[in-house]
Amino acid sequence: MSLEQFQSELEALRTEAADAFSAAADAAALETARVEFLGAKSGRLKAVQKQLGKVPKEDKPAAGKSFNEAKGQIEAAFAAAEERLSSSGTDQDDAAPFDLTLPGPRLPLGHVHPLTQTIEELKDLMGRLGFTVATGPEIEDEWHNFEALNIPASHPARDPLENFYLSTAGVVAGKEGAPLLLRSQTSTVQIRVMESMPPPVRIISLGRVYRPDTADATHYPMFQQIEGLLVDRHATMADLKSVLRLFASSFLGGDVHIRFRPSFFPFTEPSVEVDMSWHDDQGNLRWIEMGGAGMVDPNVLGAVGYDPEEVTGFAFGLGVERVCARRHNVTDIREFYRNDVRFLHQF
Ligand code: FA5
Repeated sequence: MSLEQFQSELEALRTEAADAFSAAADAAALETARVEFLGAKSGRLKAVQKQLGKVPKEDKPAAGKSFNEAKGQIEAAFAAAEERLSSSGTDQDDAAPFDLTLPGPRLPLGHVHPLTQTIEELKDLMGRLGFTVATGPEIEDEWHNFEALNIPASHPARDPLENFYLSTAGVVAGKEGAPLLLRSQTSTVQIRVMESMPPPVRIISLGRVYRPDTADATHYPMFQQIEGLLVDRHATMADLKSVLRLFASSFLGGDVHIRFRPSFFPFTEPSVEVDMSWHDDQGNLRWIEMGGAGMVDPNVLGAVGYDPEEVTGFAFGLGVERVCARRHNVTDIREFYRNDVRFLHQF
């Protein structure tokens, strides 16, 4: 068979198939036409394909190209006919009547966000250690976010560029026009709790905090913290360490280590920064900061009317995204806020 003969057969088949598809008045007719032209075993296109073998060797590349083009056009004509029938609803008319007794299609099940799962687990874990959950507002005044936490007006942490101050002012302790801000730490809840009850105190507080930080693998401008506070007669640094170690081994697993580095927070003395261990791709041991902690500064106890001679306390504030990321080996906390269901579905 010559190349020209092969090509003219193809052309004839293409026209005939296109006519048959566009003439099909309903889904059944279209299916019959599909089987006739595109049927995998004995369709007519298949039959023409078999003729390829009879074309002279030197014309085979050109013949193959023509075949692929014609095949593509026939398939496109079929798809167009299918689309026409489904949008015109013709095949709907012939469809079986709707059976109300059939079970409905199964809806895809929703999913609790990994950060919410983490928060629930942390509440559960700390609950077993006797910590109850306290809450506080996300819009705060300077007293709770700074002053009562021993952060005086001159402290760089109060710089407007380091915080999200609101343009609307509030009324705080009867003082009108008091500046308000989105809280930059959950330590605010320590103050609110201690103001509202006498010691002993044993609370955790989980919630969103806001800082104008540039988003990167370990930072986000809105993130979540878990704050812990225990005030009692004989609370010590050793108690703080054992609570955090217990937290790490229960939540992160025995293979994650934590270490304490001396640090400074205006509201704790002494203060530490707490790091957790991880291994990079090369298997090297690395550390990432998970939070700050320390013994509640006597000035803070005094500010809320507690007697620092009578009671001591410890407090900690951990980044929820960071511990969640460590737990699941996620290397970039921004993933938690991209809301890509392919990522979220894995938890
Ligand atoms: C504090 O916020 C203190 N309030 C913690 C504290 C509480 C100290 C009680 C002593 C007693 P810091 O600014 O280091 O500390 O933040 C605590 C943790 O929040 C960090 O270790 C980190 O895990 C997390 N964190 C801080 N900034 C961000 C951010 N931009 N995005 C995500 N996580 C962050």
